[in-house]
Amino acid sequence: MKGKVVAGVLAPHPPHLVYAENPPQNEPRAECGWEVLRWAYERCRANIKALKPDALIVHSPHWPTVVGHHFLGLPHFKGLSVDPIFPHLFRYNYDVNVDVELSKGIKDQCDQAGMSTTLVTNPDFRLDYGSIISLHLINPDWDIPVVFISANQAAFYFSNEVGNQVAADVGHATRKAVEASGKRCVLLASNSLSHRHFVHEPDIPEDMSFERIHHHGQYLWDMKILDMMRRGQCRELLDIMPEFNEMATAETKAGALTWMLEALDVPTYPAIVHGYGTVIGTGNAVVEWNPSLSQGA
Ligand code: 2X7
Ligand code: FE2
Repeated sequence: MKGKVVAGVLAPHPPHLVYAENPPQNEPRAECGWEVLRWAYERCRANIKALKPDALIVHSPHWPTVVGHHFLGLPHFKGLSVDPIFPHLFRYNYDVNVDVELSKGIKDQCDQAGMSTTLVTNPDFRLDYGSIISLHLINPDWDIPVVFISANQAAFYFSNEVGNQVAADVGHATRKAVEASGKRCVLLASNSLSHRHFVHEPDIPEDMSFERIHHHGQYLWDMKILDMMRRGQCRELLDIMPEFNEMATAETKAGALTWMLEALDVPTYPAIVHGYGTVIGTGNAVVEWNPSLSQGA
């Protein structure tokens, strides 16, 4: 049977969200914080779990690779992930099962499209915190195999336009590989929207009286992007992605959102915006593309 991308989620990864949930895997303890985003994740998680996907595929800016894209080539990775900027918030013991067959399938499709790829076979390789956080927030039970895709740095070395095209190419390769696999997969685009953040943090990191958007222009851009998602205007969104990346210092620059929208075949149905909130000044939204739920899909 032909496989299918059954849903896609814009799944931001501020470590603060895992910190505030106090899961047993994370060492630091929090009192509360960023509830609107965490409740958004709760609602989205229920929809994704109901789909009973065979695999979750995540693309994260915190696995940057300069030469092409890298994929995990071992079935199991275990280790401690520490956020380099927020080590007091995120020290997470992970234990991850990889769908190696699917990982290799996407790699092969990228190879066939003429892209450069590498398979990671070092058992001590440390998985990136962005992927781990998005995966944890969508599936804290970790009972669904995963595939990690690295973020090629074309947007940083060449231009936002080139970066967008490279991410689109990986999106097409991902869709083909999923279809050939016969599996039902959910994609996670692990990134914030606007990404300028404050450089000072309150004594209590979860003191919400300090939390707000870094600046109004950033907020206006985020609202424009969310409005387009809600209207099903993903082609138009992809067209302005390079400008958004530039104007809002957006984390989408590394390609995760472009990759996912292209792998979803550029949806024209309305996305479900579960919630928007700021984390240390950055703009974050949990957004779901789920044709089985969206009117007009
Ligand atoms: O990596 C991140 C991020 N994307 C957003 C906010 C805060 C911290 O880390
Ligand atoms: Fe990030």
